[in-house]
Amino acid sequence: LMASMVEVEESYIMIKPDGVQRGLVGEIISRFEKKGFKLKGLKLFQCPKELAEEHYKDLSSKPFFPKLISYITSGPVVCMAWEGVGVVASARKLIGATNPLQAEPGTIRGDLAVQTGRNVVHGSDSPENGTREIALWFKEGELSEWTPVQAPWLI
Ligand code: FUP
Repeated sequence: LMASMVEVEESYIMIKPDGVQRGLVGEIISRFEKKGFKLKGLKLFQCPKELAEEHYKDLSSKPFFPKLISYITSGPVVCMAWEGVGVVASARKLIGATNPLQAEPGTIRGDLAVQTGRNVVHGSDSPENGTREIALWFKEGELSEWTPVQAPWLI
């Protein structure tokens, strides 16, 4: 199987405040569900400034950093942990390019956004960062390990 060449990974996916305000939560979650990834954690959360700064610490020297932090903390976000084979790269494809005007139609940003500073969703850029970010945004007890069951109601 080709899929066996890629590891089971986890990705931290976050619907940013504009996605929540615009009523895009269901639309965005459904794209990851329909693709076939497994949801391990989900919460609506008002992000404190310190956590936003830690999450985006690699960008702290960028000129847009203060605006990025005030945007991410401007209202509740939806925090999600998704698991699956190759989920990190696949989620980045589903999300599309950072600048929504360059994002392909069919991607979340390509379909739903126009501004880099209001690009509706975050996705981890490596499996290592997926694990790091999930640990950063979720507390112990907020994640569920579960096994999909065969659907007996269809047999
Ligand atoms: P991405 O991995 O696609 O989320 O992009 P980056 O990690 O490079 O950037 C993180 C966030 O910083 C983006 F989602 C939006 C913001 N950003 C800006 O506001 N201006 C920029 O020029 C680049 C990024």
